[in-house]
Amino acid sequence: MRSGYDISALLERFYAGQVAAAARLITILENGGDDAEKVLDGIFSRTDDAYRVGLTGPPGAGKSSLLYQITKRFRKKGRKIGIIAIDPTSPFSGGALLGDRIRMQSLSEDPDVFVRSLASRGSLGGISNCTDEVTDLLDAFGKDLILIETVGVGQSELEISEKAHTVVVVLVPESGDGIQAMKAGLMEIGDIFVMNKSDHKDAEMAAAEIANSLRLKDIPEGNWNPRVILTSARENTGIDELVDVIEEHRSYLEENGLIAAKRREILFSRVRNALMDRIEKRLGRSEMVREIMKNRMDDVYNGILTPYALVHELEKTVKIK
Ligand SMILES: Nc1nc2c(ncn2[C@@H]2O[C@H](COP(=O)(O)OP(=O)(O)OP(=O)(O)O)[C@@H](O)[C@H]2O)c(=O)[nH]1
Ligand SMILES: [Mg+2]
Repeated sequence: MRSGYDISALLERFYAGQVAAAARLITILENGGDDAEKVLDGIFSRTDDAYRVGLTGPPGAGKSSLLYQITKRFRKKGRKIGIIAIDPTSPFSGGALLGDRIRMQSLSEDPDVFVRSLASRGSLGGISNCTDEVTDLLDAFGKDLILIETVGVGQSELEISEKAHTVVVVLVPESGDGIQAMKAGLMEIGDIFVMNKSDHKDAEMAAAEIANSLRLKDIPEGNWNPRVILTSARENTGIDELVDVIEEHRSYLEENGLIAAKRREILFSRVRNALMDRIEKRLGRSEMVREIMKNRMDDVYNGILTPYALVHELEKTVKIK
């Protein structure tokens, strides 16, 4: 009770389906520390039912607009949905933000949709530090389907594929060099490629280009062949097909016993990330490390010691636990 709340009481209310308790628990997860761990340990046994879909792609590609549309479709199929939007406030489409918020809010008036946005780790967007934890929480809250929106920049592209069963990469016809480069990373992780804003000219050509570069990948017989779909979130076209292909990918994973493999992958990255966080925090807090760095850095500056020799010295000194 020291922090003004009782975790077991909160968990009880959470299991009874109280949205306020879920929101409170997410805040505890965001704050991290022992209480967050207590919550995560408590819910662990209830956390592997939800199907996880990641939507990633360049800023302003229409990820949130698509998310809104596919949520409506999946609700019609009776799915209970959790939505995690990471950094919906990207500076690139600031103008759309208000509309975004209003649309998302209208979704969460449905008791079977839970929407939560999380602050991203980097200034450019990407993943939030507690995406995994909040995903698990929504899973334990009884959601069948969890949709995770991330802005596809840098590392986060790869990270989303460790968190989701199906990765949907959202692209748009207009492209510059930066976006081309981004696509290079994104091409590796997409199970489904969406060419959104197909109401713009050039969409079909751009989709054909993506399909061509996928053909070059030489995917082994029997493996999932990434699909390319044209959508317009604005005109509400192609959305049914997108939903169907997400279901198709899920069936493919199920029929090939790959859901269990994915679960292992998700848990592996969970343990590794938690461990890395700890190591980083411990290093950051360690007086000894700071002292050695202070005393020995001169030697590195002066060429007496190489950077790696100093790293070895630090490794010997630091004990993680
Ligand atoms: N013409 C057209 N505009 C669209 C379409 N989909 C989305 N938009 C517009 O594109 C802008 C960005 O849409 P969002 O859904 O916020 O895109 P996002 O990828 O979530 O953006 P960030 O989260 O900020 O990276 C908004 O002004 C949307 O109205 C589409 O299919 N066609
Ligand atoms: Mg968005």
